[in-house]
Amino acid sequence: MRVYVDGKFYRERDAKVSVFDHGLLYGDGVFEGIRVYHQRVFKLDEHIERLYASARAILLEIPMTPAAMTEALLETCRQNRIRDGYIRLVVTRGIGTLGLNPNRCRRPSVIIIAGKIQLYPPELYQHGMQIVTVPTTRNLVNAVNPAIKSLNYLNNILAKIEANIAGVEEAIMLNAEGFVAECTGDNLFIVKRGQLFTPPLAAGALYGITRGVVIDLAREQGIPVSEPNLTRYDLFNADECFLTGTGAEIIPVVKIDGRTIGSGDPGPVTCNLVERYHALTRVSGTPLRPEPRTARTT
Ligand code: PXG
Repeated sequence: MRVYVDGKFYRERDAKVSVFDHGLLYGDGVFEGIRVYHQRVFKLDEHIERLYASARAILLEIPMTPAAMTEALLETCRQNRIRDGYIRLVVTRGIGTLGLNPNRCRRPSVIIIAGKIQLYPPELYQHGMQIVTVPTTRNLVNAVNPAIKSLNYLNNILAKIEANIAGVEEAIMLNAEGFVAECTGDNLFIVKRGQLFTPPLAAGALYGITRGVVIDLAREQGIPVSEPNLTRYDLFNADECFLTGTGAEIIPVVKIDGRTIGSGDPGPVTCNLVERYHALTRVSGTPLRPEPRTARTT
């Protein structure tokens, strides 16, 4: 594997950051996780845009343009001959002193890793997963806003550990008010009477790219989608529930805190969205190499 670090490619074992990088010392930085399907990068512009939005929110000036970042990412995929894979894009505050002050960090570091994805076990896609709510609440929107995809993932990691202790793969995180925010690395949706509901960003959710795709796919079919505050009661009484994320794609949920959701099997709305999502990944995305131009009709 060849890893991009600040404009150069390194072998895996030579790809390193300084122990003085504030990304390591303080989790000061931002990142993205992006999928490649059939040699096309899925929703690349949306991921690049979110990366720069996260960086702006923490006053981190990424030392290259979005266009240059896009090209570096595509080149990393080409160097690694990626067909289907997962790209981790990381921008750290860079090398600084042992104090918190980011002003001492001269230049942010850009790291691009193109490799394989770790997926949930296939049985969970077929039969649905069980999840639980955990005691660790989601970060406050006015503390570290969960909309920022920062390198500071301890909030999520603590919730993940609590899910692991409970013997499940994902955790539902509530916000300090007790409303559902999201899971540790996935957004959450429920279906009730043919309508789709997902928590609003203000409840402490990440503006998930997959979440956005699912909302579009649903609306295209005339399924109403809204973003109200949701409680555990709403989840327990849903007809269907599923999670969305770049890694997970769309995964059905059939049990929450011991309560069976709907029929206890992945529901029809969920299965329909899964099918449409897969269809989209087969045809859309930014090609790793410019495609030969086709004749235009307009
Ligand atoms: N919520 C959170 C907190 C996330 O980190 C999502 C939702 C889904 O967003 P996208 O844009 O992917 O649809 C994420 C992103 C992992 C892992 O290893 C997962 C994410 C990021 C990094 C690592 O599980 N998910």
